[in-house]
Amino acid sequence: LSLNNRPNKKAMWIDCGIHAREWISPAFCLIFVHYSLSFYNQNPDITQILDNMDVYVMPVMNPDGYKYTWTKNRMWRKNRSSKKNTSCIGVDLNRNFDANWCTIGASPDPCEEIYCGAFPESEPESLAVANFLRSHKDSIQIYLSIHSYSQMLIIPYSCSMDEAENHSDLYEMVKQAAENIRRYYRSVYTYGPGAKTIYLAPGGSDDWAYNIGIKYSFTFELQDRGHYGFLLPPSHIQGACNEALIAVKTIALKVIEKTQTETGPRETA
Ligand code: 0X9
Ligand code: ZN
Repeated sequence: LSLNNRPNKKAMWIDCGIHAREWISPAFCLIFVHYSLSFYNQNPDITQILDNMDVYVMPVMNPDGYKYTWTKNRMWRKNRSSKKNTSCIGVDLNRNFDANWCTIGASPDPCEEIYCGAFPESEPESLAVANFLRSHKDSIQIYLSIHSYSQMLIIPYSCSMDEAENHSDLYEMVKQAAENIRRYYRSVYTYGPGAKTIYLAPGGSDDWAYNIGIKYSFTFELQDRGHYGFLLPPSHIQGACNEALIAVKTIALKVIEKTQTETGPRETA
């Protein structure tokens, strides 16, 4: 999404569908694109965001796994890659990035749901995304990965108990986003560093993106809190995505305010 051609324009990346069974996630990416194109120049928040940054949207990072959940096994998580010496299929793409790769919270066993792969970026899906982010890291300010479920807004780190260097900025952003969701939709989202909020989980895309310099890096876990889990019914799609949308807006506007209005006038002077 690139709605003007300002010089030195920054960008946000959003990926959906890393995990095959988390169907609300690809739905969010599509709704986000539709909302952006429908409400640019109508809604002031999305207008300000798209005036100040491009958005790269990857609607399904794990297309083989996603297809498999539609045709064979609704609860499949990993990709569908096969490997010599084992009949087990698939790598957890969110354990395949080079951030404390395959330490506690991931598994070297190809038969496990959290298999980390043979080496970091061994999978075409994670390699392609890592290559794209590496080559655009100077313009991409925000990395956002959409998952489900459990209603959480997660900041680095998940791959260790360390605190991110700009922890207080990140924490303030997810706190505000959760407050806005609560105020507008009465839904409760918890928030904080992954390792302390959910569990230690190394090799994730968010920590890796953070470590290459994309300092506003987030993973969202959308609805619900466990009632339907991954099987969120169609009637809940719009509501779940509206909650995520308000969180995206809160964070993007805050990043623009912090980085672009502060430095913008000086850069052009
Ligand atoms: O475990 C995961 O990959 C994510 N939770 S999920 O239930 N959707 O599988 C959480 C990812 C948090 N970030 C990292 N672990 N880096
Ligand atoms: Zn997930």
